[in-house]
Order: sequence, then C-alpha cells, then structure tokens
Amino acid sequence: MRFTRAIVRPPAATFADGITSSGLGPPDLPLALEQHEAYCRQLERLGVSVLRLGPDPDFPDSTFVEDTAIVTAGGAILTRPGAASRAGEVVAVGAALGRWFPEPPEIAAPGTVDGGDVCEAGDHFFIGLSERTNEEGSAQLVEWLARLGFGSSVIDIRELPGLLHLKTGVSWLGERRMLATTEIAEHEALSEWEVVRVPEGEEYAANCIAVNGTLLVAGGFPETRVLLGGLGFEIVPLDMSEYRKMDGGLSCLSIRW
Ligand code: CIR
Repeated sequence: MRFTRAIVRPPAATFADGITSSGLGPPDLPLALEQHEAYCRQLERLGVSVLRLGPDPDFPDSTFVEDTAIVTAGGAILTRPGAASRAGEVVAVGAALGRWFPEPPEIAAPGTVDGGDVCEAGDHFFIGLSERTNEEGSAQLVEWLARLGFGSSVIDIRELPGLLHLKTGVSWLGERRMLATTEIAEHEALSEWEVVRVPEGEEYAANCIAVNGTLLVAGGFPETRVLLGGLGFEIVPLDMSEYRKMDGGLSCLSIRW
C-alpha cells in the first residue's frame, strides 16, 4: 500500500513535561523541532502529503500522534490512550481525521489502546497488551478491525522489559517480513513470519517505518542499517535523539495512510 497522507504535530513548549522513563535527560526543544521538520520533509519527499497540526502545550506528549488513532485502508479507529494525561489528545486528531473519516468508531471505557501497540502488517494486525493497552481495549480493537476485514493477533508484552509499546520492539518491513528485537522475534504470533532480528544493543532501531519503498530508521544504529541495507532496502536514517529522551520512537510521530 502506498501512503499518500500523514498527520503530525510538532512538540509544544511543554514537551519536556511529558512522560518518560528513559533517564536520558530533558529534550532540547529547538533540536526536537528541527528533527520533526526533517521527518516531515522526508515523508513529503516520498510523496506523502503531511498535515501539520498546531502544537498543543496542554498535552506535552501530543507530538506522539500515532497513539491516538489507527488508520487502515478500510477506515479509522480512534483510540483511548492508556495514560490519563494523554486522553484528551484524541479530540484534535479525531477532528483532523474527520475530513477523510467522518465519525470513526472509538475505543470505549474501560478499554484503553495506544496506537503504538498496534502494528499493521498488510491485512494483519499485531496488537500489544501493555501498560497502556488493556485486554478490554485490545478485544474491542480486534472486533473493529475484523469489521474492516482485517485479522489480528495479540502479543502480551507486559512481562518484557524495556518495551513501552509493541512497536517499540517490532515493525513491519513489507510482505511477510518483520523487524524485531530478539524477545518479540520468538513470540509464537510471529512464527509464520520471516523475522529480521535487530542486532543486540541497537534495540531502539526496531521501531522503523516503511514508506513507499523506503525504510525510515532511527539514525545512529550502524549494524541495523547494514543488515537492512543487505536485504535490499533503501534506507533513510533520521535523527530521533530528542524523541528517544521522551520514550518515543520514529513511528509515533505520524499517523499514515
Ligand atoms: C508516552 O509515554 O506516552 C510518551 N512519552 C511516548 C509515547 C511514544 N509513543 C509511541 O512510541 N507510539
């Protein structure tokens, strides 16, 4: 599937007040904005029309738009983020998506889902059960996705250390191929998929996005780059240092369809 559109939201002045467990120190806002703009320009270079929402200082984590909605070829589903401070982020994204997806279904209480736990792989979705996505939310999502014609499987990451979301550790590379950290690679839900394992020590690079024939990967992970390059992918590294400080990965900066 070719992506033609994306929604993004640059970080606001309150970015450093967002949730983080990285221990990497506070993000540098001017640098984060530069990295964000480079990310947007790269999407545009690949033929994606990018809608930039205005920054919202009331929601420090609102730059991580991916967590608020799941957009598929068949329609959109609004999430109900698992962190209380992020619940209100869905309103603005839902309003923006309304232009293309009027009245999308929404995950309902007590269900919670973060889009970062939802990994699309063609006509199949992997859904992570995490600190953010609960069983009720994932069950609702399985149901909505089925109505849109998609199959799904659930991967429980609650016992796996270091993973905020499922997509912190796994990405779809296209066709039947996934990129994953060792722990996720061994999960039975992936047993019938070809899994490329992220080299040890480069786990952050497991979160990447395939956009119209090019892989956007986090910069600074040379072994992963060589590995993926060897598989024939065109690769564009993007500096994500300031988002990593806030526990964010590359995919979470955009909703793509
Ligand atoms: C959070 O904890 O919610 C944000 N600081 C980071 C969210 C990252 N989202 C993602 O990877 N999909």
